[in-house]
Amino acid sequence: RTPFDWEDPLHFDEMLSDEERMVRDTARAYAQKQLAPRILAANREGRFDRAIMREMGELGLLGVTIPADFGGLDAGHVVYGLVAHEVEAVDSGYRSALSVQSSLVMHPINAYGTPEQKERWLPGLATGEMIGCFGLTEPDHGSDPGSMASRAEKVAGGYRLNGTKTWITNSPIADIAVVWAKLDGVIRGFIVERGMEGFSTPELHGKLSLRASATGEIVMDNVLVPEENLLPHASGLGGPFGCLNKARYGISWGALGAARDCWHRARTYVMERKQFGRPLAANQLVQRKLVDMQVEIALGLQGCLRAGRLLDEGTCAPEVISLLKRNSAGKALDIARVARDMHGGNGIADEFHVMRHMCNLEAVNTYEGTHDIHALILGRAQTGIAAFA
Ligand code: TGC
Ligand code: FAD
Repeated sequence: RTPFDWEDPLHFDEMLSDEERMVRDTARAYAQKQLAPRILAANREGRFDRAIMREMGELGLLGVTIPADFGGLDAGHVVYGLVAHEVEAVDSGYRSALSVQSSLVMHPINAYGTPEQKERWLPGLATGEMIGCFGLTEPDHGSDPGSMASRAEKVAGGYRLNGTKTWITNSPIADIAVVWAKLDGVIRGFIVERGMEGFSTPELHGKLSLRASATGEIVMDNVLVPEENLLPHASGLGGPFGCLNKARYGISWGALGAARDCWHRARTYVMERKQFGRPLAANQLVQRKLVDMQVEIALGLQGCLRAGRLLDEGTCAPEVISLLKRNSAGKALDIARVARDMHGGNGIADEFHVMRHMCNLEAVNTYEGTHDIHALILGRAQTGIAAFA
């Protein structure tokens, strides 16, 4: 009889290359040894420590898919996914910071920027000395960014930007913002720099989710952006969506990292906790909950791995990413809620971590396209009928 590995039932580990395993192990060691001990205080105090970006940068965890010429790791999409998975096993907020920097700031500069823009910004973003943010969502336009109100107007030497973006990860601490605005009715991307007159990033307070991540607005009041800060190779919604494809893919892996932590914590808890004279784990109901977690995580990771390979081959349709982002975020949220329940009263205490994951995953299920928006994207692909409006 072939032995069964309850932690890795489908031998996922064997499907990775040596390089993939090596970077995964580096990310796991960093996350568990250096991020995990800090998360309780960061979450309680609602703060993001900027030093974390430098630490990730030193290990090569930022810009995993960016060419080495610009400071990236030049590795594949599976490596990027594994890094997101390990970081989010500690906290979704830390993975958010990494996703935004890698997929939403470095990727558009690399994919849509000039050689000068790449030289100027990518190396600093790769080391984490520089932090970026991505402004697409507006107060009145979230799921429907195509209706955005932000405007760019051509002026001598550049563009004048007006508008407000909200719910922007990293904006309060960002040195640059990749901002999307309409120029003559067409969506274009601009790199707006801290210090430009009329540019401000007020922090949003009172979050009950992703408390260890900095979130804010981007306010642009007649900001003059020079010609050389326009991303020349992006035009239309395909520009920001090209970035979202990368970030949503990373979230698919990341959310399952948070789910894995909830599953393992719930298993340890029910093995140790006794009620009615025996471990909670001895009850059929409890075992079923653990098994549901195991099944969803094992199957979900196979999907993420397949998507990573397809992305590396250049044959991954955006709908595949919608399928996985929706599945991983939704299932991870379900798992976190059940894990919280399995911890009884202790489950609401932050020292047990599962409720923090649960609260974080509420936002993960909403940002980068809500659970229902991804259903509509997939429904459109299946029926040919767009049900958005
Ligand atoms: P639609 O007609 O579908 O498309 C317009 C144009 O865009 C192209 N396109 C894509 N291109 C590449 N990748 C994709 N995934 C694409 N999806 C669409 C499409 O081909 C078309 O191009 P063209 O040349 O024909 O014009 O546009 P729509 O307005 O009908 O879209 C509707 C919908 C719902 C699909 C879309 O608006 C959507 O996905 N909404 C969700 C918004 C969203 O995800 N926002 C995320 C903000 S960033 C964020 O949350 C960061 S959190 C980060 C963190 O902290 O981790
Ligand atoms: P809405 O679009 O108002 O949706 C509200 C509800 O209505 C949802 O349940 C949605 O599914 C549903 N709904 C909407 N339209 C339809 C429809 N046609 N049919 C059926 N149901 C519908 N954005 C950025 O640009 N950059 C960032 O860095 C960023 N970071 C974020 C960080 C956090 C912590 C959060 C919470 C959000 C962040 N966002 C960011 C914004 C995020 O992408 C949006 O919140 C998300 O796209 C949803 O938009 P909305 O909040 O306006 O909700």
